[in-house]
Amino acid sequence: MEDIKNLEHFQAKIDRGDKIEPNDWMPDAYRKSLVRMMSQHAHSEIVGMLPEGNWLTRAPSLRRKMIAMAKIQDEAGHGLYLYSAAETLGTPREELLHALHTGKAKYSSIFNYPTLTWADMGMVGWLVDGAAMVNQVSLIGTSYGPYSRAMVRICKEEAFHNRQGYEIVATLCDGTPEQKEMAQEALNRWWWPSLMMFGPKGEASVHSEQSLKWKIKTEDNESLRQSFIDMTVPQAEARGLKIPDDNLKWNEEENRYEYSEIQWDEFFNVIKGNGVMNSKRVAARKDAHDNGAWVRDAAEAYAKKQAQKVA
Ligand code: FAQ
Repeated sequence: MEDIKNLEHFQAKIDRGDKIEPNDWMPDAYRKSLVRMMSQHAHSEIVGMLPEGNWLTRAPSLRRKMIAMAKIQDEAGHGLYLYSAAETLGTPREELLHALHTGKAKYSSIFNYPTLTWADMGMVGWLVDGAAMVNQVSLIGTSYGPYSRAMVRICKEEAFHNRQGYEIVATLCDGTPEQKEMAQEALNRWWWPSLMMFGPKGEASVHSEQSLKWKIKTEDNESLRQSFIDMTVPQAEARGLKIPDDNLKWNEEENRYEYSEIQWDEFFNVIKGNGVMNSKRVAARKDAHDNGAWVRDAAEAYAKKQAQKVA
């Protein structure tokens, strides 16, 4: 009886557009779903540093290298906000990271593709950050207060990441025929995986119905994917690039682009851990964590010493 009353009160709060804060009553399933989604998001940010890290030593100029370093540091920062926000729901960070390092937790499918040429750095910024931003702007409206607030700052930084990626692509397109071809070849590889980032559609999106009801998500996967396509196609056309989809066409009546069916087998294969880079990404992440143990130990010892001074 108590639970039913709590649940009604909780739903009414959400329907009014109020935020749920860490100490408020919430259903276990709400807490569990948020920890799942926010930790997957945090993992994506820190695993997402790896494909770009691959190009830090080979950036074509000092300017490009400085921008790439700043962007990758932003991603580490996003991971920190998101782990902190997830911890407000009672699951310690060590536990979340353990799940990542043992292959139990997911992170975005997109980071299981390799960054083969410099043009891929442009595609990561333009397409991957572009897709992340479309998704995350919708999450500013999420019902969980700490997640919503983290999204505000993250989205501002993603907007810069997105523009720097497009600037790399634009520079290549204005360059030699070989550079333009490099951009087109990278677009051919990144287009479909970028669309997959939004997650499956219909019944395969098992969490959507409940997450929309609780405003954990504010839009379904398919409508966000459509917004991204409608925003990105004109940007490609402006640079003379061709989206690798022969069925792509503007539908005047529906005010949207039609596009081909996504290869969902590939998506499910990647999220099961069988993508080209899955095992390398998890191994590199685990290495970074193990090698950073001394930093965590030193920080903890320092905090302890400071606390003793105060006491
Ligand atoms: N990859 O029922 P749904 C970034 C899983 S941030 C892997 O639709 P939901 C920044 C899903 O977890 C990118 N798994 O799930 C950056 C579930 O499996 P589970 C990350 C995926 O949660 C840029 C199952 O499929 N952004 O890129 C994916 O309602 C550049 C069924 O799916 C976020 O995490 C996928 N793409 O909707 C960094 C945003 N899609 O958990 C570096 C927050 C679905 O039952 C460089 N997350 N799955 O085992 C979300 O908005 C949602 O979680 C979705 C999925 C939309 C990703």
